[in-house]
Amino acid sequence: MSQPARFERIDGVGVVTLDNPPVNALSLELRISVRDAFAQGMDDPQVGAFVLTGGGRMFSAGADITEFESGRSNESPTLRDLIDLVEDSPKPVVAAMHGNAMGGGLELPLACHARVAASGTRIGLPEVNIGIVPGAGGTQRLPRVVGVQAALDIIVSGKPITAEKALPAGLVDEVVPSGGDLVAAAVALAKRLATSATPPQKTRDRDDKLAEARANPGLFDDYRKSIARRSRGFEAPFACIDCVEAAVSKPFEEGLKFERDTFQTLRTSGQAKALRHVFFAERQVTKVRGVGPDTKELPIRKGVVLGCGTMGGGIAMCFANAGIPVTVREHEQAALDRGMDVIRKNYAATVSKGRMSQEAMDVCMGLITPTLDFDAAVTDADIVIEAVFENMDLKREIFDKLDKLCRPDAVLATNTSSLDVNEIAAVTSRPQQVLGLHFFSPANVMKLLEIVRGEKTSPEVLATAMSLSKKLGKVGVVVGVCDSFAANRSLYAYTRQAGFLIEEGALPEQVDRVITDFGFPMGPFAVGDLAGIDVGYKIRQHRGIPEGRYSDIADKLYEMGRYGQKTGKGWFRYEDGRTPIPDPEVTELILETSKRLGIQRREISDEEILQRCMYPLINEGARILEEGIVERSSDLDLIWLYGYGFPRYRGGPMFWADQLGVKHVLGVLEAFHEEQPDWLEPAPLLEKLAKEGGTFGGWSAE
Ligand code: T1G
Repeated sequence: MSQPARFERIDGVGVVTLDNPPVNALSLELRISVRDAFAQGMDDPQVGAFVLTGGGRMFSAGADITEFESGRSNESPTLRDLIDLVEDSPKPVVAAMHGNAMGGGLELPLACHARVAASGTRIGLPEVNIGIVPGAGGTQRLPRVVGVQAALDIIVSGKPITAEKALPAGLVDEVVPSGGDLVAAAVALAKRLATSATPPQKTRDRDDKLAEARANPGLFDDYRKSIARRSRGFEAPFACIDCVEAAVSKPFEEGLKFERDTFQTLRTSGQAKALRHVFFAERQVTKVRGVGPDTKELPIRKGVVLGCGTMGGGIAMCFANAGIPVTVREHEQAALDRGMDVIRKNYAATVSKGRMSQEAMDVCMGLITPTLDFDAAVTDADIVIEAVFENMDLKREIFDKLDKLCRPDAVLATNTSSLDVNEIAAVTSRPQQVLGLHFFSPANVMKLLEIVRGEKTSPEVLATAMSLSKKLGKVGVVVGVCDSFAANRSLYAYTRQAGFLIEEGALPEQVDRVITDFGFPMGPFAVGDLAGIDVGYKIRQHRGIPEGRYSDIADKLYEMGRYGQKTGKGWFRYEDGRTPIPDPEVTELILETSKRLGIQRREISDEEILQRCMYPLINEGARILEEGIVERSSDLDLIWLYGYGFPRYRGGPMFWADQLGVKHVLGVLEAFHEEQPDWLEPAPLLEKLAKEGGTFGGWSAE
């Protein structure tokens, strides 16, 4: 059986190569093999130095995350043992990195006596993204190599830097241009170190780069303040700052212990479990029934978007941002001019915030071609995305025309957020080419893309849509056809109850406070004002709402001309355009509504508000899962994280339900159902899992 680490001698240097595909995760087997490889070289008199490199497409993605639950990450030799072995090696060790060097896959090189990287290598400590701190010395050694400020930026953001940036930062000693021989460059450097008069300094002994921070201890509190808003609710980013502060304020060994204790505490925390779940969910979502790595994809070199309204314009920007030429078509000049103007203003706003250069904006605008000419636009398109008004007859008429005009291999997509994709596909002679691509508003910002698989959509078209989703920087989740698909359908279960809660005794500001305290960026009523009370009203008027009663207070707001942020008044009043202020006029309307409905208002606890908002969406999620609308519960979790801002550190509604205990969720829903016999009937799957002690995460249709 081949060893997960190879040893060979090259020119008097022992080259140890990590060989644990696909990402050289530092599993127990690999750690044992690396230890043995170094032992082989230590005893070999013809070996004067070492090079540590990675086989395959990268150096290493770090510790094996799958070992965290089992605790195998603590079995000897641990990563820390390997780090001590390398740092204390009497023979210099040079790390040769390519592709990715992440987490433990950087902590090991940080203990080496020098580092060489191939051009373009991504180097970082992303542990914060999975709810932990670097646990093998990264928070103690990185500040000693790149300085405290740079170390904080790398560790707290979890974002990698490139080799080209790492060189001036002092993180790597040499960058090998692409096409160059990385290992040869590392062997040459190792030989120079081995023959140098002065032995290389151990990273742990370097102190010079800490001096600046020692002179400015306030730096850490300033840093905590600077991340307070974007890291609201997360534990790990602040723990990372504490560890780097310990590197400055404590001797190395004490700092290392502080980091270790912090790591161990976080490793088993609820947030770390949730964020690990999200890590694997983001990998699982790309695995779709009937679509394999060898499923042929259709080329998407140019696209067409029909409709240049809020959605159409945003979708066109997605294509341009991805460098794909796109034609956007409107039915009249005024609408086209208006739409193009919104696109231009969106880009200009990004440029004015310094998040995009004027040149980049010009390139994107150059990739967007406005037109009124339907036929010319679609005839040679690789993909057409229809983003017109949410009306079935209009969409069927358009797809009938597309069927006659488009190339046989063109992908025909509808951006409907709720209508029956099979019914739309049925008007064409090529339903296998048709699917739904449901973008979320604003389409150029929201990362979620619901890829709606019609009953006849071909695997090739699905594979094409999934890879396009990646190119557009989206998280594509494949869902089946049902009313409002998976996203809006589960959303309605939540927003409907929010409406009932304010009829029964709560107020919008109370509901929104509970939901934002739970971790959402906004509550349902502030979201209503952002999306537009008028938009919600028109959708309800046009397509009706799923069966059953809903609170009609929003309709009253519409009739009062309170459309939300755009009119400065909606559920709330807005003086600065964005900050919701409770409005007595709305409170009065709500009290009147309760009276009109004969509801005796009552005190409603924050706990009940949270349960009444979240448990119904979990329940609807269970129905969506058992109907096979999504392939796995973690897909629904991603829909809520990327579509509606469900707090990432809770893992998503279905994962959260598993943490709460399915039995508990069922019990609460049954109690609510008694109060509301029309609503909240527990889903059969929820009852089944509660009875069998199962979890959503462990359930699958197969
Ligand atoms: N452990 C286990 N499996 C991993 C893994 C890891 N660290 N990284 C990736 N995989 C699996 C992944 O699930 C997928 O599996 C396959 O490899 C390909 O991954 C002490 C404790 C490196 C940028 O957080 O960010 O070190 O789906 O599709 O797009 O301080 O993987 O095929 O079955 O993502 O080319 C810190 C995590 C660990 C980096 C490559 N490291 N990985 O992206 O491939 S904690 C990380 C990534 C740590 C120490 C601590 C990315 C990548 P499957 P992929 P990719």
